[in-house]
Amino acid sequence: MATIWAHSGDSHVLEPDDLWLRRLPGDLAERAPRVVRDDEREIVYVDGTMVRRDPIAFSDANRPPGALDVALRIGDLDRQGIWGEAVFPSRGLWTTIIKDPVLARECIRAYNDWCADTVNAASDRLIGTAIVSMLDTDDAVGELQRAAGLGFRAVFMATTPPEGRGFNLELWEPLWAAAEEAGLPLCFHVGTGTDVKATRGPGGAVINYVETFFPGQRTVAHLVASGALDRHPDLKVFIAEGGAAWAPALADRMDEAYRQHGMFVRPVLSELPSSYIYRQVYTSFQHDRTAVTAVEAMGYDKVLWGSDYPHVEGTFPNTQAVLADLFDGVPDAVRRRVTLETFEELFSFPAGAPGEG
Ligand code: MZD
Ligand code: MN
Repeated sequence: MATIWAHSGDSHVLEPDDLWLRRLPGDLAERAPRVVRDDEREIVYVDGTMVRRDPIAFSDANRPPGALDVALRIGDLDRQGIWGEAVFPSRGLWTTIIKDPVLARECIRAYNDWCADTVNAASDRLIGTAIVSMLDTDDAVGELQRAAGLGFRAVFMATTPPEGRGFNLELWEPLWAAAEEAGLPLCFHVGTGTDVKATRGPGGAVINYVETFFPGQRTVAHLVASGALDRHPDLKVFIAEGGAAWAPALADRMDEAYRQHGMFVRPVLSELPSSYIYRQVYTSFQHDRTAVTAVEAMGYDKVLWGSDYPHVEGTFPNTQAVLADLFDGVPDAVRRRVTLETFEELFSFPAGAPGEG
């Protein structure tokens, strides 16, 4: 069976245990995100607080050799039929819950330097996403501009912002302007900025998994309704790993609010909310049949597929089987849009992949 080549809009690199230990001064290094493993569990500490505890079996299932070693990663990509890849942090995601702006800034800077040297430098197929501060807009703008100077082609942000920093607020305006100016898409990865294990007991695993896809939608509602995307028409926003079929439904809901509650609407937008979602909001999925249907049935085409390598929520090592099933009976034009063209549009990535002309 011919390889279905695809770019992946969502994957993760696993940082070395000593990334911050080697790059930060002692007092900050010991407060940086840190992982402790014993026979049974892997525990994550951030600024001295335990923030996550997993069975070793779960942590190890998310750690094929290519997660840590970029050369092995490229081999995994080739065997899976993946050409271009957007690469999110793993432990770096924990910087989004740091409460001290200085610690956050220094951990973020160290991660971005490491990612530039290790991921971006390894291959132009790999698009590392630069982290920016969620706590301080000036720090975020400064780091975005520094990352652009280092050659980053994407920025990562959490889907849940810190208390008092809702994405509809004016305080974020300089970052929206800087991202638009630099031509860097803002990539909000689900499950970040908040406790993702809020529900325990019956149904907990599934409930928590479902809960992580709402903040991505909330992020889009805040950015569109506040006029951020109206004021910055060239700004691209990407909600990674949250599925895609919700985007047209959210567009309908926002249009209905905008029309039926018009007397309360502010700011007034240049167009209906749905226009900004269909034009500037990108989404990714791994297995969802509804994602492809959203493109075909609704004409919402800002949909890109993602492997979520190396996470168990992703498609490794069965990517080709997943892609064959997803696109069975789907027109070539839709398949190419979802597997290749949307990624190339979002990240300004050279068109095509081996054998795709
Ligand atoms: C980035 C978030 C995604 C999720 C959360 C999990 C592990 C469990 O009642 P009980 O005692 O049985 O407990 C129920 C419980 C859910 C606590 C238990 O089943 O610990 N499950 C899976 O953490 N589920 C929802 S899913 O948050 C979006 C998807 C899975 C990977 C995920 C956890 C990743 C993400 C994202 O922030 C992270 C990170 C570095 O990689 C993984 C882990 C960590 C968090
Ligand atoms: Mn992911």
